Amino acid sequence: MKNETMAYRIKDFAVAMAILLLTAFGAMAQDSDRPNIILIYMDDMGYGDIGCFGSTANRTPVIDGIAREGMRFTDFYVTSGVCTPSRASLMTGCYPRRVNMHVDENGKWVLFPVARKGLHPDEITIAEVLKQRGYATACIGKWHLGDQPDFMPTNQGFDSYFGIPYSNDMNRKHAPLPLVRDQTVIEAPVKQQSVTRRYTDEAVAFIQRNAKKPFFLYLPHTSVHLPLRPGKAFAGKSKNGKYGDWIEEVDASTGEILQPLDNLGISKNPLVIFTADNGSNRRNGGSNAPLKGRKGDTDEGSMRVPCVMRWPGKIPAETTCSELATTLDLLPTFAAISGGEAPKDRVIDGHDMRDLMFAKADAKSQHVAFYYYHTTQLQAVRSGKWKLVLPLATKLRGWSSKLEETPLELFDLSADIGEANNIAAANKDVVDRLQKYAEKARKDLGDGTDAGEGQRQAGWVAKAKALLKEQ
Ligand SMILES: [Ca+2]
Ligand SMILES: [Ca+2]
Repeated sequence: MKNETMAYRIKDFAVAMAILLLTAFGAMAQDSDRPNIILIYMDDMGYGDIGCFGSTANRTPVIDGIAREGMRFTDFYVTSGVCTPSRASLMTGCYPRRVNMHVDENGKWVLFPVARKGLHPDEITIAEVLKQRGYATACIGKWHLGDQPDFMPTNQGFDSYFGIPYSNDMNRKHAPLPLVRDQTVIEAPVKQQSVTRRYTDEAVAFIQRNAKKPFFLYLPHTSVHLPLRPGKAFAGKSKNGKYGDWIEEVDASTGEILQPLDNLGISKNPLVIFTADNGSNRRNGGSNAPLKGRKGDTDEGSMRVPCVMRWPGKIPAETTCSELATTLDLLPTFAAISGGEAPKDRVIDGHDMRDLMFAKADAKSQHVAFYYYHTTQLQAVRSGKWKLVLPLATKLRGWSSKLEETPLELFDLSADIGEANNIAAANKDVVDRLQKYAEKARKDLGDGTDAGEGQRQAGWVAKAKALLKEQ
């Protein structure tokens, strides 16, 4: 009997060990093949608004820590100075005009509540690419790619959604600002001061629930879009008013989100990215320093954003990348690192940027040219260190669509980050080369009322309904 018991014990032990080893190998396979990805995305946060990008007004020790343990990208771009087009590019890896999300149904530059238009369901999002590889996916925060059921995150590859689906200043009588879970309004109008706290709790719970699966957490904060609504615990604590309070709340939130990774023993695994959807409007304490301009235009301060990435063992610590990279690149890059595939049946404008992230010797940006559009209008082109600002008889400016005539300008961004010295006259060959890129963009993506050959359709519904709380 004793021997038999012992035999069983040995057998049990062997089985237990085998399971343990398999689990360990499984975890290792997951680590290397399908890393967890956390993408934290700020709203209207400027280039100079965090410590590691020079802010002395806002304290951001956690975000600065991500930079210290990873890489800072000094020349990282979004494709538009405002939310909806910028987010369409992040999700699809395509320029806004390509997926027809550069204007809303009335020619305005972002979607409003009860919009008939949205990102086409046939477009393939980052979440859909990662779902093919078995990722658990969550979108927590501001979506802004359509508020009709067909266009919501849960129909674009996200297992779950929680957040204010569009801008927090869009509180309307017919559609009080909603807090939505999946597709159901759970509070309206939402108590805005509470959202960063609630987003954080949702994010932590999602990570804990999916510790054993590869996961993709997309966290587009409502912070720091106007109106400024920092949580009560942070109100009045910074030296930069409500703006600083809200940034500091997000910094603390980021710390809370990274903490359970340590507890779960997966702290090394995730790729963590912190960036923003467009620059600051420079009111109320925001800063794009040392860049020129503000949210909504095509100056650097509008479309160049702070970006830090951390992935221990993959991204070398304490590094800086000054090659041109963009949010367009995240879809192809996430596809590559998860062993998945970026869509092959359509044009994708982004490039796999792993060589830049991994600091491969002599890695260069794959963007031969990068295009700056204001809604419909092509206004500038960057290639390498050169930025050509196109001469326009009627240049669109800001929200008001104010028209003005502007000259051709050429800037060397490596020597003149503030776009102050027009050196077009002395560099005619560069001007000609960049003009050719502009011509290519016009043909492919369109310009003004001229459609481009490579544009695709947005999604439309016949009749849009307001997101309302069920009585
Ligand atoms: Ca924004
Ligand atoms: Ca889709």
